[in-house]
Amino acid sequence: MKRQKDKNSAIFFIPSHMILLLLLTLLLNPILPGFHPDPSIVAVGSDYYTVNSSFHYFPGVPIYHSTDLEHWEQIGNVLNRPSQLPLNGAMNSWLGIYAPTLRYNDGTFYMITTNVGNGGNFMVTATNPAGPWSEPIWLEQQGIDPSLYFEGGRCYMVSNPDGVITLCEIDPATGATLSPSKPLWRGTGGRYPEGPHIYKKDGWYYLLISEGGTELAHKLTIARSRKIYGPYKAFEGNPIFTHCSDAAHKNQVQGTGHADFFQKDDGSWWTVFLAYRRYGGDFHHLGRETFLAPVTWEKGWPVINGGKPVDANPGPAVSKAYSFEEAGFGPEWMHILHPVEGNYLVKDGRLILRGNGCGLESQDKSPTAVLRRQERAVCTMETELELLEDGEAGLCLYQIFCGHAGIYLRRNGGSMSATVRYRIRNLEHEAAAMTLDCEKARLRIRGYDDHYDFEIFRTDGWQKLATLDAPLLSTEVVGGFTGITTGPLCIEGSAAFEYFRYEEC
Ligand code: 6LW
Repeated sequence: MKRQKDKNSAIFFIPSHMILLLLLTLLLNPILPGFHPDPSIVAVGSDYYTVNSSFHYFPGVPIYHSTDLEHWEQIGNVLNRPSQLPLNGAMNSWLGIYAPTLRYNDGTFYMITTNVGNGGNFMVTATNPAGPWSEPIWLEQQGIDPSLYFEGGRCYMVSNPDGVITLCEIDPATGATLSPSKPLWRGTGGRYPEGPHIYKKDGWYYLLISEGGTELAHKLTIARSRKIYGPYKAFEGNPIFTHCSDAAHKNQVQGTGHADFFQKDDGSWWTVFLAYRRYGGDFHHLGRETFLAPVTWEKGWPVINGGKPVDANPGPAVSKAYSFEEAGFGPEWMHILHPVEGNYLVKDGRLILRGNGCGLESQDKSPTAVLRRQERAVCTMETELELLEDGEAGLCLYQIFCGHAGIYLRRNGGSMSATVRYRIRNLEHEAAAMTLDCEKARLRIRGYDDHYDFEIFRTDGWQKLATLDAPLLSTEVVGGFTGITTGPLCIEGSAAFEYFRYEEC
């Protein structure tokens, strides 16, 4: 009998490392594709919430919910009132909202972040993560990437003033500093020690950080201490995770770093982190994205993804048709800086945009544009628009003020034309121009792995007007901390958009 039992258990026994390997092949990644950098996560029972940085976009800090870590729904934006998100002079995507941290303590959600250029570190609170969130509570300790750690009725804040991970105790209700700021760790010598988080496990305080900068050399390192104020001792096996390695340098996924650990309610440890997918060589244009991996512990130190590189394994293609039948926009829509309210109207099933003379190169005024993230390289963006008066409007791709492209209709007196224009750093280029005999046209941009096609619908079908290499709009070429966003834009005059379709393939 015993022998029989042993035999059976031999058949059904699957070693834990095999389960981990199986799990790794099943994980969809990125979990939040496209412009979703600097993720932070909190688990409340079996509800998971994530947030991301948003830079000069309004509204800011998108918040997502999931119950299975696979399907994510955007439930809002944490900073959705101008009073929470001053963006004065935030003229490019290196300014505005940097890495946020999301935490939950005693019935309250906390989101702490930095508004670079407009006040520095602050936090907001809510009892419902979908909002409303409070007005900003401004904080004294500076340095980017603030994080919170709650224990025993106390609240601690870490951030990286002067490139040193520094800790102080704060009053979570008022933000007042309750203890002097104490430097904890400079990391292992990589540039930009940042993205700190503190976790407690088995009586150790773990200080997880990123080093190397958010590009190819990005890595995660860790130190621990028995006391929250230190001294912290670095793990000898650092870095605990990087794709800047012989094993991973050919992987499409690069720039891995900026992680936040969490525990599922079954006690297992996991992490979200940022990385990007390369297209057309060593370039990424979709932005830094949110990835997920399991964390296991060996001899008191964390092992991410079983010690293996993380592969891209994207989820199913998403399509969204916006018909403008309903007033208002979903939480995925964003503006560059604060929108001028009167320039946006949804009426009779059409989106009416009024231009203010500002194109995407503007560094002070908000162009009249409604944008959403491009989350897959291969996709189609399509609209139909009518110019209601002299001016210019169309469909655009936006990375930064010096990196954008679009297909536009122009009306000038009696003459109508369609143009495709690019701005790549200081190079402005009109790639195509075509005279039209109508005030209305269907325009589309088709994205592929390494290029975009700009097309107009003619009586005999779609006609390609121009092509642009996608790497020209990448972070490596035009800069910034974001990723491509896309949507309708009106530069001058006013235009009515019948629909906007975003279809991934
Ligand atoms: C962010 C920092 C980083 O605050 O880039 O990749 C900065 N990590 O932690 C901007 O996203």
